[in-house]
Amino acid sequence: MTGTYRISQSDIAEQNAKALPALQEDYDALARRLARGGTDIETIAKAVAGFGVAIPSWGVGTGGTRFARFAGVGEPRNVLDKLEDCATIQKLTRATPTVSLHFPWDKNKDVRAVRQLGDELGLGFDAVNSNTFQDQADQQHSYKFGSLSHTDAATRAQAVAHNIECIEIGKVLGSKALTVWISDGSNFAGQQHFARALERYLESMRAIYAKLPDDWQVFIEHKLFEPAFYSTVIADWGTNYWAATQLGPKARCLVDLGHHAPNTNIEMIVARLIQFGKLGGFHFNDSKYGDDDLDAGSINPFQLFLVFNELVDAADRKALDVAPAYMLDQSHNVTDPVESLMSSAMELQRRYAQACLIDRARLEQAQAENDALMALDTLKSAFNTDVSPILGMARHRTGGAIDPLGLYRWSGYRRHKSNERPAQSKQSAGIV
Ligand code: RM4
Ligand code: MN
Ligand code: MN
Repeated sequence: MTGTYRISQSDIAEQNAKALPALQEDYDALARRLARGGTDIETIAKAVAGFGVAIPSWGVGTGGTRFARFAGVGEPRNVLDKLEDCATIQKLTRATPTVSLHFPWDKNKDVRAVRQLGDELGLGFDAVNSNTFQDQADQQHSYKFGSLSHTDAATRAQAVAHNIECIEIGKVLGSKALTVWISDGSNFAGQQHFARALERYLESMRAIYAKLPDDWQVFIEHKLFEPAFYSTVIADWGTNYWAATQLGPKARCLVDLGHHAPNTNIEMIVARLIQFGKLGGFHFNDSKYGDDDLDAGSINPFQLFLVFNELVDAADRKALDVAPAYMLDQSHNVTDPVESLMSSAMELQRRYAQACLIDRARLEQAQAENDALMALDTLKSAFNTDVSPILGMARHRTGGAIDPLGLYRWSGYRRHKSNERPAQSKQSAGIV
């Protein structure tokens, strides 16, 4: 059972009515400004309205660090509560039409009921995620020393079976992809034979790949460190690309922005994967030091804009055979996760809208003439354009809130949920 409190469409309409006159004025002014450069604001507004990013089910719970988790109030208790929070995010932002479930965390006796609640709330199901990075209570073999690449065949088989089970659940949900991130790796030099570990991984992945329905994809997620600190089996995009290529056309690479060393040129990795036809999707978040899982664009919004620049450029050149899957992947200790997820979804829309504003002819000319300064200026002038009125208008037109954060706080949603969802005395360490 989920709770009863819902933010209503009439709440949204009532609050929007107050904000609309100022928004209209700003929108019209921006429309005139963009028209001077030959850009039709309506095209951008339509593109923004069509933008969607999946919410990870685990993201609506309060996250933690390796040291502690400080539980929030009114936290979701199960997958149904999580869907309810995801629906609230979608209702206000209209930017998050799908949810990405994670198993076994989101296990429910009745998968059909989960799907049904999604339908009722107007939510679709994006990629399903497997979890072989921690042991479950009823599990026979431990993942302490790895899962899909484990030295022990029975442990590998167990991890393969879990991934196949995720596909089965995903079929009921209407998902079309499986995301696989493994924590396999080593902490000591010499602990693991690099080549053999990767071979074992590939063999396990082949068994999973064989069970993918025809219209499914599998996304492989690389990560350079953590929880293993000396080496990880799928450490970087090179290894990821190799594995995806070995597996076949349904396998693609997933780029989690936090899974690279600081200062890595992530936008170029994106460009390369597009060029090689292997970009599967994203886990959006931001970081300063590692896999910090901070809100998208909260540390380096320019990098996020540059990633979208590559995506828009590729779409313009028709270089994307399949639209990449967008997902948020962030975990919080200090904010209300619903607020953080809303602001991250809007941050993605913002950088996407700005990437649509880039004067591509001017950029191309600057590149042809080796005019570095003009090339950067072309990007910067799009990046420096405040597209807020476009985002607000796109939301208003699709039934969302002009000011999602303001409306969320005004509604007292969290207070209502804290009454409906009795506190869980879970003060565990870690992200879950
Ligand atoms: C990992 C990775 C995965 C996510 C887990 C919880 O670092 O980003 O995508 O499922 O964290
Ligand atoms: Mn991730
Ligand atoms: Mn991560």
